[in-house]
Amino acid sequence: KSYRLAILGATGAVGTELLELLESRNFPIADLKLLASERSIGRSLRFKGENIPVEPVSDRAFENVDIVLASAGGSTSKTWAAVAVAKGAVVIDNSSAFRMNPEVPLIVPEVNPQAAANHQGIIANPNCTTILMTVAVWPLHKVKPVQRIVASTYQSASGAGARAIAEVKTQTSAILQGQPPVAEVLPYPLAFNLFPHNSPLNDLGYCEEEMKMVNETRKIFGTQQIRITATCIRVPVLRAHSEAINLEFETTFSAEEAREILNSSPGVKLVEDWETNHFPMPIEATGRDEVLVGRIRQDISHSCGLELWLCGDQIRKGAALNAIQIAELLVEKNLLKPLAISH
Ligand code: A2P
Ligand code: 11C
Repeated sequence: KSYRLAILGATGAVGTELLELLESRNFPIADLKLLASERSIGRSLRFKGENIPVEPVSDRAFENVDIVLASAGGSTSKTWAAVAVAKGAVVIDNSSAFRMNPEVPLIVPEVNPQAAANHQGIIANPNCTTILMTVAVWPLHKVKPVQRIVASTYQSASGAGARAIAEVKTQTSAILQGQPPVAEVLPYPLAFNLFPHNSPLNDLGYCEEEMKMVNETRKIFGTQQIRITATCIRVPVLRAHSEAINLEFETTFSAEEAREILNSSPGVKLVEDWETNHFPMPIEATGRDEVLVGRIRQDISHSCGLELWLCGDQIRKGAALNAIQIAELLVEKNLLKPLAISH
């Protein structure tokens, strides 16, 4: 059996990765539509050796589609998701538009695949920093519930899209040639710099990205009890986010036990060579499916605390791969819409 897919936002950083992953994972595709804005009219993208034209998104584009992988920003998803669902598709949405909607499952397949069973047409793909953190923390949380998480992130340009990646490269060469860096996509020059995440701030001084880590993690873990705080920083890395995670448990969790658990956890790869000081790095996480975890150590400031460091490809596991894993889950569990399955 094969399925009719549409990628909304096919020309973007995540859209391009979706195409590559659909090909390399050999997802069973009967038909593939590439959708973007009017700006992309005339463009085509390569898939399995063929050039597929990019179409501007429209009502008609969602006819005869089983699965929509949407990655074109929140407002585009808000406009088109309901249209696609009304036409019989299931939408796997990468934006933040529906994540906290109680009727929309928010899924990391390694953590809460069971939530997919209750979908009503839309499934949300979590925020990238949240996905990476949950993949690493869930296996520990299952053994001993986490009481509190303190996360500090080091987020790459890729999280702000393809144009931000290009901007950092241009800024870097400008600076190397003695020219001033120009910031148009990101609010400040990122090359040779860093700044707190540029999402809107709330009254408590937290930005949206930080609150996503708090609220989405609780929804994915299925508990409001975990106390979570985060500081999110954009760094001049092109791709792959890094996170320093401090975990607090009710009783001691030895680093050795945590290491053993993470060594056999799905989606995790331990990278720890204490002799050579070799731990996860964004350049080594780039292009990989797993979240790299290392530097697991007991927190010297808290008898029940654990420290770990992780890096994960923001575009892959943080976005495109997680979305495709959700699509694979829908196929495996027969959770596509009956209308679509009967064709
Ligand atoms: P386009 O290339 O036509 O602008 P990124 O996250 O890398 O910035 O990519 C965003 C993706 O979302 C692109 O594919 C972009 O298409 C698409 N997109 C942005 N705005 C819209 C819109 N209003 N309608 C459809 N697609 C959109
Ligand atoms: C970033 N994580 O790195 C953000 C981008 O909620 O999906 C993705 C925002 C989101 O800037």
